[in-house]
Amino acid sequence: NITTKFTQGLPKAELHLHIEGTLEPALKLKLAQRNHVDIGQTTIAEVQKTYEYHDLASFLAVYYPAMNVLQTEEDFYDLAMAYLHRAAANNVRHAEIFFDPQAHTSRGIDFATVINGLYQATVDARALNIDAHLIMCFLRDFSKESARKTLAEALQYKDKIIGIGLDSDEHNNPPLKFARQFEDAAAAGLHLTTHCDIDQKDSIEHIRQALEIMGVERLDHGTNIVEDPDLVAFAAKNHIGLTSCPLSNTFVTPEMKGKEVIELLNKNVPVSIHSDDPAYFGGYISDNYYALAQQFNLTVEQIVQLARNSFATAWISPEQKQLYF
Ligand code: ES4
Ligand code: ZN
Repeated sequence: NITTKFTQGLPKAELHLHIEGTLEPALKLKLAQRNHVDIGQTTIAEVQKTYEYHDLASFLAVYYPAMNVLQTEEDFYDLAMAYLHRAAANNVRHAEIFFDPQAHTSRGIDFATVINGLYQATVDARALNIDAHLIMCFLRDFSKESARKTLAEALQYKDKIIGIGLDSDEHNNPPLKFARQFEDAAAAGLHLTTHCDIDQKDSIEHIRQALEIMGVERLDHGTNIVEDPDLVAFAAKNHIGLTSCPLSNTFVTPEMKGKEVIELLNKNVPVSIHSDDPAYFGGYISDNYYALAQQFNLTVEQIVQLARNSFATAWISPEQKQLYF
């Protein structure tokens, strides 16, 4: 039988983690007090009670306003270091961490404040035995013009970013909306991924655009791909990583998409397990492995394969991958 000790001890790469989604109630309160931001609550328990939602819209309505407590470079550093300590306790050896600059620049925080604070934490993560990197996501419900400006700023910090992605509300915001930014980012040497959230109105069309037109290397979530055998074959052949987040899924649909994960394993698509917004969805990466393993009776071999896939689809050199296998 699978134990929490096993899922915790297993070496893992975290590839789908929004740093803003690691804001625990205690840290939110601490930063609110430090920056004199009125969040409407004065105890951790009161903040905890506001972490309640039943679908994506109600989640995002808690998630974005919470970011007001993040004001200074030190705040972003503290947020990321708190996550990295949790990651180390989960035996995460390699982390590619999403951040949403537009969620901060749109409320008057400089891009530099965000990236410098987060980047310093990735440097200090080496002391925790974690190889940490940053993936900049565009908010897909913001305009193309806003994405263009954001990419132009990001390219001034190109060495501090490993790749780009897309997140936030996917409804009527297809990957192709950002085709130009993805092309420019790739030309600058950045890696590409995009969210293709579960059970969207145009899931298959969005996955097709991302894979066949934009050349993304991974899909975040993306498990609806099982509906299209040709796309599944494409993903297997081209080693497209799918980053599934079981606990997060249960907030948007009734289940964890475990059947889809097993099918993808069986079809040699390198699917792996991650934590999305762990402060909001009830668990860090090992909890996600454990919950899925329990609910779907995964074998030890399947769990090890999921962890191997996380390193296999990480944006690291073949030489560095040798260290993990
Ligand atoms: C997100 Cl669960 C979810 N969906 C879309 N965008 C996001 N950003 C952070 N978490
Ligand atoms: Zn996500």
